[in-house]
Amino acid sequence: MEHYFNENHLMIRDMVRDFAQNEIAPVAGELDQESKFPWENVRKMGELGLFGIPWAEELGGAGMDGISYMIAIHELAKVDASHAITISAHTTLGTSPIVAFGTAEQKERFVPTLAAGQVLGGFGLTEPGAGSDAGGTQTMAVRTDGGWILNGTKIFITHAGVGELFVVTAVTDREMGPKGITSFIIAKPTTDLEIARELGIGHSEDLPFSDGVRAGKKEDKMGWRASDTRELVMEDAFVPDDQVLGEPGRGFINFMQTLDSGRIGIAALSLGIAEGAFEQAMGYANERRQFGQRINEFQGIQFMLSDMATEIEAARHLVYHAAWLKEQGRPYSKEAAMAKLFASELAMRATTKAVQVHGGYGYTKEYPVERMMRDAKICEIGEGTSEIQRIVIARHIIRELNG
Ligand code: COS
Repeated sequence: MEHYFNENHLMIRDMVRDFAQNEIAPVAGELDQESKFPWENVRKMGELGLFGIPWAEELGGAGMDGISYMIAIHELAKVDASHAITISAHTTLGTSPIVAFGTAEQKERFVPTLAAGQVLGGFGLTEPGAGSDAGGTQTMAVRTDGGWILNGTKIFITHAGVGELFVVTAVTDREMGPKGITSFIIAKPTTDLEIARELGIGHSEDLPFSDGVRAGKKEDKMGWRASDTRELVMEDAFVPDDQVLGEPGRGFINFMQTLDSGRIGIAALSLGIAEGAFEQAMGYANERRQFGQRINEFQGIQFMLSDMATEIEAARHLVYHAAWLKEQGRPYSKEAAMAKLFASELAMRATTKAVQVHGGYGYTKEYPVERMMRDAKICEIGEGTSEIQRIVIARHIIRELNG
């Protein structure tokens, strides 16, 4: 594994690992049970620079590379997937489209606040009728004097309550199909305004909020319960011309590219869950005694641990290989889909085995493996289901065959 990492990578790995052990592990279970957003740890993660790892220092980022960013997600997810998705959704979905497709003025205006974790960002793509069929977007943007009027509802939006800046997609030309979709940057006040003001994060007095944008219903989820997921509603929301992101009509292609990179992030997050569950299972199997011996002396348990270790090793290579390709500026869409598909399905298999190793205790909230198993499931769904990953991979391999 070490050939993917340099000194800086190992430094960020150790720093995030310590933070996760000391600050997240003691509160993860309670946050999950109460479905509570980790505002205190968000502030601390902001202080550590975790909200802008891959962005240039001129934009307020930490000036590190994409591999460092994947390492941070991986390490956070070993302890708690909700903290990991908070960093991932904010960075890849909320900030990277502005970094990649924004004008110099938009980058200067929005990225430093996001990179500092001063405000949280997100991405509004999914709608009630546009899930896997992302081109089926119904949210409409109609031209008006000096900008656009947006109407529509986005669903399952990470940070729709606690975030303030969102990149959303809307149809600007119905006739053009996916080529008639455009991206916009919108801003709304955070729902937890008092907490945000008190902590000095999650809110900016300077942001010009778009009237008519609000958070909707909060989801009561199976997992990722300490991550904020709600509807994002736009009712006659005015977005000025200088908040159109990228070329009009390029919204679909731009979010496909954003998702390519997001998929490596979900793969790293899934790998973290699998590895976290594996570590728990190893620890438990080394302590627990039945029939007069430690249970890791039984072959039935050893086989489960061996399968987990082997698949985790394979997933590590897929994840960091995809991240390395991206870092080298090489094509990585197929490898990102493969990493996401394999690692997310592994997260489900590994957490299920970890619960099994723990026996009855694994089914209780006394041990974190039941939370990890619930947290793993969404990895096979979010940022493209396993079925969508297989479609993306199939399109690539068939295209490669036919030239
Ligand atoms: N990078 C760049 N361009 C891409 C692309 C990518 N990864 N994927 C597609 N495009 C381009 C295509 O090349 C095509 O442009 P041309 O007509 O100029 O060739 C255009 O986008 C339309 O693509 P396509 O015809 O493949 O679109 P489909 O409607 O068939 O959709 C899938 C393709 C299913 C792969 C896509 O809708 C998808 O990924 N869906 C899942 C969405 C998702 O992950 N949602 C979860 C969001 S959670 S934040």
